[in-house]
Amino acid sequence: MSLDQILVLLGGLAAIAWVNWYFFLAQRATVSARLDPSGTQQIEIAVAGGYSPALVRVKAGRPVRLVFDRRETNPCSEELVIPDFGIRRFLPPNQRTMVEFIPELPGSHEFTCGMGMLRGKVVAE
Ligand SMILES: [Cu+2]
Repeated sequence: MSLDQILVLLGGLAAIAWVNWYFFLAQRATVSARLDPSGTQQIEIAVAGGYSPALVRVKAGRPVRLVFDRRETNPCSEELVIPDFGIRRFLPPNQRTMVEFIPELPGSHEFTCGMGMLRGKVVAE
C-alpha cells in the first residue's frame, strides 16, 4: 500500500467514526418533559440541523405536547413525522409548531424529518 492509499484509508475511517458519533452519540442528551397544570407533559425541541434534545422521556398514559422550534430554513427539516401516532406535520421556518399525542403504553416512539435523516425519540415509561 502506498502512503497515499493509507492516507485515504485513514481519512475514510475518520469520516465513518465522525458520522457514527454525530448520529448516534451527539444530541443524545435526554430531557424529561415537565408537567403543566393541566397534566400535559410539555417539552420544547429545537430544530436546527437535528433535534435538540433528540431523546425525550415522558410518562405513559398522559398527554404529551412537543413544541418544535424550527430555527432554520433548510428544507430537510421542514416536515416532521411521528409514525406511531400518524403525525405528519409541516414545520414553518423560524416558528414553533405544537404536536400532541398520548402514549398510552410504555414504549419508544421515533420522530424524524420527512426523509428520515434527522431522528429523535420519545420514550414513554
Ligand atoms: Cu430531512
